[in-house]
Amino acid sequence: EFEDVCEQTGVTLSRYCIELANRGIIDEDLSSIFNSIREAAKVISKLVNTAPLKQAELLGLQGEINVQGEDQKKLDVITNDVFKNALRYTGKMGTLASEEEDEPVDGARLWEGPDGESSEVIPVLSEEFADTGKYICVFDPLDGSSNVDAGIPVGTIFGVFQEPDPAECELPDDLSKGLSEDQQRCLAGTLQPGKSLVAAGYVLYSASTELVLTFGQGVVGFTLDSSIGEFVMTRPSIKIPARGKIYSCNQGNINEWDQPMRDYIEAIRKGEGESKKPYSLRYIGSMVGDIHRTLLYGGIFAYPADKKNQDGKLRLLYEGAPMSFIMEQAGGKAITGHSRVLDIPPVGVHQRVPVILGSAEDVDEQGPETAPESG
Ligand code: P6P
Repeated sequence: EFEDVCEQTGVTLSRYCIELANRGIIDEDLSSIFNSIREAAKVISKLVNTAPLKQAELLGLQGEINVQGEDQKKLDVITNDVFKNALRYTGKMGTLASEEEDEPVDGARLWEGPDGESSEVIPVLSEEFADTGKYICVFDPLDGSSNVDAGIPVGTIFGVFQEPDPAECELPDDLSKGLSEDQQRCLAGTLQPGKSLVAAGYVLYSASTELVLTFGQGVVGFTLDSSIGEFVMTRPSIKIPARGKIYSCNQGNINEWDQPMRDYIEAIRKGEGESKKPYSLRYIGSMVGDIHRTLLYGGIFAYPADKKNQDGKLRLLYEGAPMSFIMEQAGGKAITGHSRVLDIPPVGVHQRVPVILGSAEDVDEQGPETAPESG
C-alpha cells in the first residue's frame, strides 16, 4: 500500500519520510536529517529567489576564495551555513563535508588532498550536540552559483552515508598519515564510494523549487508549495526514458576531448547515431538544471575528461556520486567514460571525476563501461 500513499495527491515530504520510517525503510535519524534538509531547502529557495531584490546583501562576491580556488559568492557562503547548521543541529550527523568549507570549523581538520588541494572534513562529534553521529552528509550547497546573478537555475546536491564499522575504517597509509583515530574514522566515513550512499538528492531552484531524492527505492520528486511552505509530492516514481534526443555538454570544449567522445557527439548531432535522428543540444552550465532535464526528458549529460583536466571538472563526492545514484535508481546509467561512477573509491574530499550520465541506451552508445574499478 506504500504505492497507494505515493499516488495520493498532496503527500508532503514530511509525510513521505514518516511513511518510510513506519515501514522501516529509513530510521528515525535519517528521517530527522531529511526534515532538516527540507527546512534548509526552503530557506535557500527564498534566498535565491529574492537575491536580485537584495543585490548588495546577497549577490556578488564575498571577497573570499574557497578551497576550490574559486571566488566565493555571498550566496555560496550563506547557503553553506544554512545547510551545515540545519544538519548539525539534528544531532544525527557524525561528519559533514562541503564544497565550500575552507576554514577549520569546530576543530575540523585540514588534510592535504593528493592533488595538493587542502580539504577538510567537519566532525560535529562534540559535546555541543547530543548526537548519535552515525550519518555523514556530503553536499554542494549552491552548485552553479556563478549563474545566480543572471537568474539561471542553480541547485543544492547532497548525499548521505552511514558511518562504516570502525574495523572498516582502513585508510591507505598516504591518507591516514599523521591523523588521529578520530580523524581517520571521519575521513574513512567520508571517502566512501557512491555505491555506499544510503540516500542522495538535489534541490533545483528554478521556475519552481524541485526536490528530487532517492533512498535506494526508486526516485521521487517534490515541488515546493510556498502557499503552505511544504514540499508536495509531484513525481511519485521518476524513470528516465531508455533513450532521449538531447545531449547536454559544454561543446566549447570539444577540441579538448578524446577522439571517441568527439566522434560520438559529432554522430548524434548529425543523426548518424544508433537512433538515426539528430539530437538537440541543451546546456545551461548549471549541473542540477541540466541533469534534472536529462532525468525527466532523457538523453545524455556529459562533463568528460579533457586534455587540461584529466579528471574532468565535477566533484566525485558531492556532485558526481549523488547524481549517479539518482540516475541509476531512475533506470539510467552513469560512467566516467570507462567505469561506473558509483564504484570509484574517493581518495580526496574534493576529487574530480569525469561524468557521462543519462538514458541507458545513450550512455551505452557513448561508451560501454569496462569492468568496475576495484575497491
Ligand atoms: P562549464 C557550475 O560551475 C558547475 O560546477 C556545474 O554546475 C556545471 O555543470 C559546470 O560547472 C559547468 O562548467 O565549464 O561548462 O562552465
